[in-house]
Amino acid sequence: GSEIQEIDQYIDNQASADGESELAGVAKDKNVIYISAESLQTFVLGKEVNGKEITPFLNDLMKDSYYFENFYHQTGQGKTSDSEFIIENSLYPLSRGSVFFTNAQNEYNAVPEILSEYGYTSAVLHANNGSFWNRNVMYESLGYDEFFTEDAYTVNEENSIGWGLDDKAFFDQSVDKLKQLEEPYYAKLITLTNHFPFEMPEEQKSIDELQTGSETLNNYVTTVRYMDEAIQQFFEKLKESGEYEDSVIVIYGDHYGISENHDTATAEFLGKETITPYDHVQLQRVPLFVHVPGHDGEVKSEVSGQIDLKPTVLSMLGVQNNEDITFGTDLFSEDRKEFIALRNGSFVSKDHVYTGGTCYDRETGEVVAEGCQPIKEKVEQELNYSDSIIYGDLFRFFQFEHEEMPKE
Ligand code: GP9
Ligand code: MN
Repeated sequence: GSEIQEIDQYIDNQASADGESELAGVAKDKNVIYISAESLQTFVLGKEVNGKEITPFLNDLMKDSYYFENFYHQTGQGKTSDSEFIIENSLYPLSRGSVFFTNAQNEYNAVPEILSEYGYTSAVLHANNGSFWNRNVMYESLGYDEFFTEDAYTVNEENSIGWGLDDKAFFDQSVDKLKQLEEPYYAKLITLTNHFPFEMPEEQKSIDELQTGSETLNNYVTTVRYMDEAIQQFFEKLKESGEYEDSVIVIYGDHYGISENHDTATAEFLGKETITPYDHVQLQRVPLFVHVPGHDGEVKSEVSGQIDLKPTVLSMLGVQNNEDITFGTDLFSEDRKEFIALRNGSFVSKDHVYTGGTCYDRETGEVVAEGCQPIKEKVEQELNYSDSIIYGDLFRFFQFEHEEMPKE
């Protein structure tokens, strides 16, 4: 148990958001509705195809939410499952494989488990096979109460696209399931239509495909647009059902959808000559929206990542995590950690982007001689610590503690 003490010490020495959060407790006893937006990358937001916005709804939602424009996914080979692992635990995923498969029986201190002590019901809604990514096993370890798989949905030829139930039907059928959950609830809805190879039937396309050299990128904008419309319909349904006013809605992109194999086409779309390694890191940005009823919109520019979501959500719900081990920090705190590490060891800090052994100025993308080394060491340290926790199942030896925030 001494290694876990060392890691705890390391975490305690990092910036911590001890009650300094701008939004601490604002969502006390409210529902949390997460939307995991499949393969959604930031670079398509605010963009148009032949005069039509790709994401009209999400573009509007920025005016009405906290929108994080420099938010990064931190996933590895476990893709969607890695993003889930990160947001529930504020640990890093593994450098190879999916922790959902390799370490599903570990001891964790995940958000659903913590919230069950505060009277929350937790659920995942995802219209795919329950054993995909070993979810049915892992969700038990994370403390989820309910898992609505494809078996809980009406799926037929008319309402299927690509991988299965289309997002519009999925959200439509999900509202009733949410309504049946005992409040307050913590629910995560995982979309599916915007998944490679981004298939969209001609008659359901609301915008033209792109005309680049990549079929994948060309189709991507049409499925992104479809997901945008599906999310819009979901918001409308939530308003009708009354869930909207009682819920914080958090939308995040799970991981990239367009790989570096499509760099030439991506460069063309973005009006750039080439995609440099610096650009490649910047393309790992995925949108994050935090919608709090009654709060005005605000664009947040700080460097942030999926690892920050657990501490952020817990803080908004008024849960004070006195003894926990999280590698992220509250997004609404002044006192934040200085970098976001990607799983491959690349990182982004306020001033720099580091990747493939080269240090770049974050603003200009120019190569700089120094500045990255001190953070590079911390990133390596942290990724190693997180790996040790997972491979050694070290949370077995740690005493977690949390209490409700005292009322002022
Ligand atoms: C499958 C869905 C997609 O259930 O989450 O998985 P991905 O391939 O994106 O990891
Ligand atoms: Mn995914």
